[in-house]
Amino acid sequence: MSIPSATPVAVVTGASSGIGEATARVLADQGFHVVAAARRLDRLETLVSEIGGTALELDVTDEDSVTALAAVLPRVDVLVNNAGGAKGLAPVLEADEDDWRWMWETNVLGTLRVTKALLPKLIDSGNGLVVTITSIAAFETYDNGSGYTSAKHAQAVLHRTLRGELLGKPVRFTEIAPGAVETEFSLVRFDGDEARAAAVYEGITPLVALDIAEIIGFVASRPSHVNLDQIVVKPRDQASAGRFDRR
Ligand code: 8X3
Repeated sequence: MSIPSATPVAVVTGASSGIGEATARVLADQGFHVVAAARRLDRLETLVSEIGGTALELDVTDEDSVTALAAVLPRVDVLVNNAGGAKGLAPVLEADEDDWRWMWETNVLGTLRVTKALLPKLIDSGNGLVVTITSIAAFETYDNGSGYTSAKHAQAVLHRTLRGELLGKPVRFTEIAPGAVETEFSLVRFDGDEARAAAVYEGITPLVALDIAEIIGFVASRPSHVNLDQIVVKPRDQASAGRFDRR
């Protein structure tokens, strides 16, 4: 594995599927050397065999794994904090602590760990960009969703705080908050229950991963003085987390 130091490097977490995979493809097309990072190395290897770049096994919940990632990167120009997800839908009174722990570990502490580890290199690049994929769940709450909405709110607050703390440094911060995007998201949330996952997108035209990836490509190709702070993106058929026009 060799990561060039003369080409801009984009690190994408959760790159083995969905928004992460599509983003890796778009950024590779734009000329970045993409470091595709995730737990499922076999999928990443297939991806980089198609788009170039480097596949790296990464578990954002594991400090050593994140340290090892940072150690092999000669430079970092773009970081896309995409790893995360939801587990379950349960009222607060029936909250499953293990589900909560998983959601907070991946979405919140995962974003914290990776961002902390890579920020020095992003700043050294002279024009760094951190894109964090939050969710409309970072802006809204909904019944039975508190484990996820609280984690997404916290992840977003972490990201938005960095925008101020790093003011004056050559690094930009963009939060992208998607609504319904048809990926493995609901399959993971419902523990592999395909019928339940499919029902989330039934009767609507949901966003697809490429819709979000193209926005990230747009963000990454703006001139260095332009910081797109927050982008909320939903399907036309969705007005809020729980409000859809289903046909
Ligand atoms: C996914 C959007 O509405 O399921 O992040 O919370 S929602």
